[in-house]
Amino acid sequence: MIASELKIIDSHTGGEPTRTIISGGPDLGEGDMAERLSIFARDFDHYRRTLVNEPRGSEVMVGALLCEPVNPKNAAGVVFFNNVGYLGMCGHGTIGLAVTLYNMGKISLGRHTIETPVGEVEVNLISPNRAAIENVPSYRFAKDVAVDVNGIGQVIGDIAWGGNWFFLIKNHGLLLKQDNIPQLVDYSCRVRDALSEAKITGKNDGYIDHIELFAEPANPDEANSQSFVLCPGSAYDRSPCGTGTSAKLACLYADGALQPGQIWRQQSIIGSVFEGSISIREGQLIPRIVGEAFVNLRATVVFDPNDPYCHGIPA
Ligand code: PYC
Repeated sequence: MIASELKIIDSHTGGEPTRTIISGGPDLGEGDMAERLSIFARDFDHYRRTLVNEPRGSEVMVGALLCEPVNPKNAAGVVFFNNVGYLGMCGHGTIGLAVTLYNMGKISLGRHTIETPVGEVEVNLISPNRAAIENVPSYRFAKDVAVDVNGIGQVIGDIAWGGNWFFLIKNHGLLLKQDNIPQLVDYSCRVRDALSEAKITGKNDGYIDHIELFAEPANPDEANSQSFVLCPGSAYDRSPCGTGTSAKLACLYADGALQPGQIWRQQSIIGSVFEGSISIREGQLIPRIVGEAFVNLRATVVFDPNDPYCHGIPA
């Protein structure tokens, strides 16, 4: 049971929602965010289901538990989750969190550090609705990996880390258009299943739970590239995906197609755009992702003891 009153603020970043628990969340102790994620998943998973699963949430909702940071010099800590589990890092969610913290009066415009389960992330709140994140170090792990996919045949892609593991595919033969989303979801789910069956992983057996498809943008004045991103489960990212854009920047750099400081505009399947660039620090590639977010709901969660689904429908 969830005893205390749970308060949330919703935002969206380029169309992709983030539901931040601002008070009444579980007490996860004082360890770092990776330890708190483990405790959350082990002992308090019902909070995740309550907040993001239907009927209160939906498969597209990403949850963010706002935590006290370990290091008091940092603005906040956060653990991200969705309808099927937990995320190491979430780019759109961090931009949404920064805008939410500003909306709450907790941070001012300017630079802040947020602790995540996969490391510290810098956020520069440029205006009340626009933020740049400097993500965790990102890299391409493997190029041109072939996998045999049920019902499709051989698919070739790159494996890259951008705070989550991604399989990035250029030659898929599909139209990246909104009315083609069911086909894009089906294709991407098949690829993810095939990678898992073939035991193709990221570094240290990292499970590849995000699939990214790329195409030329409809309007080259708006973006360098368009993408479709399958998130864990079968939801697709309405935003261009911050960690996915980071993985893409790492692959472009590895191919010699992007130089430090050069702007790369990545467009989502619904048309929203993130502006990406990279810097190289101490031999590591640090992606910078700029996007817009807006707060669109403040609420208190209600638990009716007669409601059989007050803690969510199990996904
Ligand atoms: O923006 O990094 C991201 C993200 C991951 C899953 C959904 N959005």
